[in-house]
Amino acid sequence: MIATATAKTYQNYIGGEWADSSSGATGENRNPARPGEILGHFQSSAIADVDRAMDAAHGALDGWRKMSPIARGNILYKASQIVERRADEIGEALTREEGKTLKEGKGETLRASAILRFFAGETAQPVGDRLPSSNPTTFLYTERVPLGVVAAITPWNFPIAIPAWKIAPALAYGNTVVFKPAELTPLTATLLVECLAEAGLPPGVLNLVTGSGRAIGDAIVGHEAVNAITFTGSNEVGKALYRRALDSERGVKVQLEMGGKNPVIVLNDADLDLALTQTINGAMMSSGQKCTATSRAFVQRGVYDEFVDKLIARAGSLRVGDPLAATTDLGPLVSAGQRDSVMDYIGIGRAEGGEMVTGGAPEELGDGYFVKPTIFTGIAPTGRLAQEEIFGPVLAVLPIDDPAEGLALANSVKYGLSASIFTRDIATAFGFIRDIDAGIIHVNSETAGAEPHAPFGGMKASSSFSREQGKTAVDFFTQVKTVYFDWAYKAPLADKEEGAGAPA
Ligand code: UN1
Repeated sequence: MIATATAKTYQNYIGGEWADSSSGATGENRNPARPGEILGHFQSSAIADVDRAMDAAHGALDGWRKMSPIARGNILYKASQIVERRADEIGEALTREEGKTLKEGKGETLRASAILRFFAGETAQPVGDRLPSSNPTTFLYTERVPLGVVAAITPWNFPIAIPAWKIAPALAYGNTVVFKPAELTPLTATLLVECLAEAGLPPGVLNLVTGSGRAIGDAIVGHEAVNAITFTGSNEVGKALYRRALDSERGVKVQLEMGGKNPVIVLNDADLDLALTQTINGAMMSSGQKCTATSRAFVQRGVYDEFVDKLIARAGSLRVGDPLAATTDLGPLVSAGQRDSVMDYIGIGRAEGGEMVTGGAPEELGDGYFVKPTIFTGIAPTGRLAQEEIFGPVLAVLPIDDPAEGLALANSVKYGLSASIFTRDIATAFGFIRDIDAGIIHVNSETAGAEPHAPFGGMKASSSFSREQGKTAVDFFTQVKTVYFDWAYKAPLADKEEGAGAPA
């Protein structure tokens, strides 16, 4: 147990050294289940620290990009083993800092280890293509080369998995990184960096600057050393960041993973118990603080009443409380601000004529930022509760006549991250896969969750078109060089026309 009296001061990691920020100021990191408990003091970095981190990343780039990919992979593999070895400790720190349950905290830590392992393996995979050339003595091929310095700006809701799935591919493909974790979760970020440093990353290859986005976000995004930015967070911040990167006119590559308003469709022929469990899990685990969380359930009228009754009973049976306790299903929201924002949405749902059939603020759970699993019926599909991302344990349930209506309503939001359908009808399931606007589609499983080796990302306002994780990560974290290598030292054929496939 980390006692308040002994709360440690943590440092930035720049150029291979742990260091105080130039501001000399630190911020407290508190446990959202027990806000009196301080988990540590973290550097409130200033622009000078960003400059130092960028210089370090820039300085380390040449050595790192020229290293054998296999050697880079060996370091990532070692880091994956260190994360795995420390999974109990890191998982508990994550739970104290973010509020998800111990099971989820440890599970996420092991996920980060799996991601590091996957990208370690990717360094031994073929990259680039060999192409035929119209000149028979030209060896024509493509190479994948790093982008340069990558800024990884990460959210608090997956404080180790998301940093891992940005940092691991960035490093695997030869980039160096400046890592700015969410202000609310610097502890887990620091532990991840410790593991990577211990694994043997050369100084400057990975740099950590903690602090607030307000103080250093613009300095990171606008920094002249930055070649690419990978961001997961809110739509507002993501859009602003994108605009700023475009304005820089330096060809900064940007990857954005943002909100979701993910639907499930439950049809009359569904396995109702399965649909119930998966809908509850998707909506309520991690207190709904996932961009992949289920926030709208469209239920066909034949099973609507039964499904709503069962949802209410199941939601009411979830135990809300200290996420360190093994019996707890739902911990607190991450902060007072997040709790207030979710409670505001509950107010909006009521004001818009919805009925809160279960949930709301708990009566007696001390001063932690808890919200009970909350379910609304009677919400208009066009209302704010059915359109906006809430990021809390709040689910709106709406009746539908048939699959076509469910599909149309499911698509009637600006987001398109994940979506799921519960049915036993194969044609309906494949029709849904074809027509739903979502980057991640589930048939008979919950909207949240992501396997470490599978592409991850959304459509419409949810993402900036690229995909994270898996084999697709290389597309963002590298650029292509096309090489025409004439091994016969021959002059070009006189009659060769531009673009024509001239014979030898
Ligand atoms: C998951 O559903 O397990 O920020 C992963 C998020 C997503 C990750 C979700 N980028 O919630």
